[in-house]
Amino acid sequence: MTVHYKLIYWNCHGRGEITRLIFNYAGEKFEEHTITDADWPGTLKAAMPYGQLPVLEIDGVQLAQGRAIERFLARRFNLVGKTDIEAAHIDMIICGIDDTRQHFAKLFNEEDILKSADEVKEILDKHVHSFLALHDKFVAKNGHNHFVGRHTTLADLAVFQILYFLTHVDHSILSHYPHLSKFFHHTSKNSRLAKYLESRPQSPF
Ligand SMILES: N[C@@H](CCC(=O)N[C@@H](CS)C(=O)NCC(=O)O)C(=O)O
Repeated sequence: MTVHYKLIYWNCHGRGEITRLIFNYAGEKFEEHTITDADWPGTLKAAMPYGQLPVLEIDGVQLAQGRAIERFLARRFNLVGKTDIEAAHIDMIICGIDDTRQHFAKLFNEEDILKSADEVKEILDKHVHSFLALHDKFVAKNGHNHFVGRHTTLADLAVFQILYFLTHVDHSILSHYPHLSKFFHHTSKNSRLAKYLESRPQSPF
């Protein structure tokens, strides 16, 4: 029987985009319930498990917390590696991303506009380049244009999305990271993703 998936989120990448990447990569249909500022908070916030989004409904059952949604779908669509060790390495990569992601809000001012070039450079130098250098080594060591194993996993989709965000902050940010740069271009041309990537809103948010 077909499962009905409904993703409730704003019309932006944010914490919902990796879920969209998973659905597109897996070739699974899902409904998008796109929220506008007029809808929120309204009665919707109180109806969500944590009063926040994203929320995924699976045949009407609500699941909140972006990372929990991603892991649930990755398990369901076989994007969690082939062994428990691979699954643990995927979790490790996601935890590392979250350590870096917590600094991203600092890149923008209150109107969601990038801070001055000098301020952005300072934040990138302090919090992001070490992450990129490390992941350049990780993907080089794996040797297959993937972070874990020989197939696309949740780790690849999550790293891809953070790199996408960072290339919107600084177009040349990957120029010193040849393996990461290769991974980024390879993933963006993936036959299961390319069409969606071309059609989605080109925005860092
Ligand atoms: N830990 C949650 C955080 C969710 C979160 O912060 N959602 C924000 C949007 S990205 C939200 O719903 N903001 C509106 C609100 O809190 O009223 C997750 O990762 O899903």
